[in-house]
Amino acid sequence: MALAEVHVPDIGDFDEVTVIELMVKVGDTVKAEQSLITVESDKASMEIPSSTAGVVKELRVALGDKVKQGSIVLVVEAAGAVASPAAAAAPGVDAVAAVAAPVAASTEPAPARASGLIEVHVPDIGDFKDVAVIEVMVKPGDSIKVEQSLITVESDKAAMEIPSSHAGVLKTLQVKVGDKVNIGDLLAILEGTVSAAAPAVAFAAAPVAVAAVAAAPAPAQAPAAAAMASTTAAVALNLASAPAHAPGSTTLGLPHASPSVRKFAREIGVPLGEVKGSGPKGRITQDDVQAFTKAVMSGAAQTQAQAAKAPAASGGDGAGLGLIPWPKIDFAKFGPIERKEMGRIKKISGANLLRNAIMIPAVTNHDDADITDLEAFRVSTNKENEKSGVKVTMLAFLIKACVAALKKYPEFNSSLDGDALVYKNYWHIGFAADTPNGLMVPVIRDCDKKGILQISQEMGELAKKAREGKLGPAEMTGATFTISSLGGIGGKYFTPIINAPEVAILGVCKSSMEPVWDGKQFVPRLMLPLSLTWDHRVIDGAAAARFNAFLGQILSDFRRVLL
Ligand code: CAO
Repeated sequence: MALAEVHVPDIGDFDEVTVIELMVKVGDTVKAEQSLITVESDKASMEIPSSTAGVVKELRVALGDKVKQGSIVLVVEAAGAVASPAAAAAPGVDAVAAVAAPVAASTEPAPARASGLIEVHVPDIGDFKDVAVIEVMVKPGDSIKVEQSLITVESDKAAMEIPSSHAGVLKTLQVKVGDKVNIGDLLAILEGTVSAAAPAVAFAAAPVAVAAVAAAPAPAQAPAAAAMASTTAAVALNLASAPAHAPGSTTLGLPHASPSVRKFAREIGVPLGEVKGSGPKGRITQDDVQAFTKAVMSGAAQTQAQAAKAPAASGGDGAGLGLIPWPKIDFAKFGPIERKEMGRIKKISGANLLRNAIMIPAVTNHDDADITDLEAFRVSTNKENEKSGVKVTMLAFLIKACVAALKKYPEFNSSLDGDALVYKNYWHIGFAADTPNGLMVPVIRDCDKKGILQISQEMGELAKKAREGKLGPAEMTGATFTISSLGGIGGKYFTPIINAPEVAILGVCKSSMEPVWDGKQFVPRLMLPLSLTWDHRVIDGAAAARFNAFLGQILSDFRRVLL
């Protein structure tokens, strides 16, 4: 079997294009017409398929390389003769055995009508048949310049813009997105001057040329050519002036991805514009599309369309849930109103709360804890530590008590991951903080390793930062359990919403003196109302009742924390 150099074929008018994707590696067996690399300019992105079957022995290009006609792409150990019958010598490629698709450029302008109307037709697009129009870039009435792109067409191997051959005013556009076009199809009618014809520019996304390294006498043959050339209408693609992609930019105004990735995304209904590219310069790869699909299927991510359908923090219409639309009322009919956009934090927390409220089968148990002695201890501790500047509130004791309960009932410190439970051997406790911008949940890490004073100090610092809007992401993530305390404000019980992916949350309200029966008489005790909301998929009612009871025992006699 002979070694064969695979060259970049005649690619028309463009000098150098950038290699943006390598689709094969050394050792791969490639089939004839299998795409080998993707090259890109600002006007076109195309995959260069192989003209021969064989095993890749050597890759001669790397990502980011600039290639042009005749550049060696790779060396294959050819499995046999090249398949396709169409043969044409490619200028500039090894004269002995090079092949490339011909590029039939034509300088003929489109036939003009007597009235001054000019027809623009689809040019010679080589072997492409029924190429889909994926974007229309102009509209009737637009003043069109010579070479201004009119539409974008795409096949599974190339995406390209088709520019106008003439200047003029667009009278009618004969195609729309989704149409399939072929060579010669009428694309647009302009009113303008025939003399404005563009210079002929040719474009060919031809398959790679193959030059037999072992001096094979037989002429190589061009495989099915993906050739594209200008036609009588001189519709052209100028690839020569292609600057490289700026990071995050798009190809042809489309997401930065190769045609095959775009096709793949389209086939499975992935909105490519929402996929984050991990490739060079933010290019979207097939892996990115698959990862995005997985994330959406698992519920970890949402497409914009899904988000728009879901009932948002306030204004969503509930259509995603099959609910009747949210009432739209003109409140001004009933009295004066003032409309204010919600702040960013409220919007974000609102959307999270809504998801958690809807998706978690949550149940709330209410209970009371006798904190008479603990409150006395807290007050005396604060007196002793007056000079330290650290004030201890009930919340610090609650955090410590919850850690003890979470250790005793580990499923409360877990998260659901599909059908599995992830038990966490760390105890980071979040606490809801009321801030001028909305609800925030700072997290105190490793509460099992910290004393009440340290927890109080950190809580004070984090609450201050939260109110000032200075919390960093690391200070708001990683909680295993959350406490929402309204004790400083008032109320009796409430039903807090679980902060997913946690599985439980403790709501605390204001303690008050209550008559408690001690078996012989009613005695005044300071009672703290507790509301534990738990995810019924993970926790049973009995476990929740035990958790609350245990918490109550600890709070009534804090020495139990040490046990
Ligand atoms: N019962 C009675 N009094 C209580 C109490 C309770 N359960 N908890 C706190 N207090 C008292 C404190 O001892 C303090 O009293 P003094 O001023 O006499 O010392 C006072 O109430 C104010 O406490 P605090 O609220 O400043 O401190 P905290 O540690 O209890 O709470 C923080 C800190 C950041 C959690 C709180 O300021 C806050 O933002 N709470 C609101 C949380 C919230 O919005 N939850 C709802 C979420 S769902 O929308």
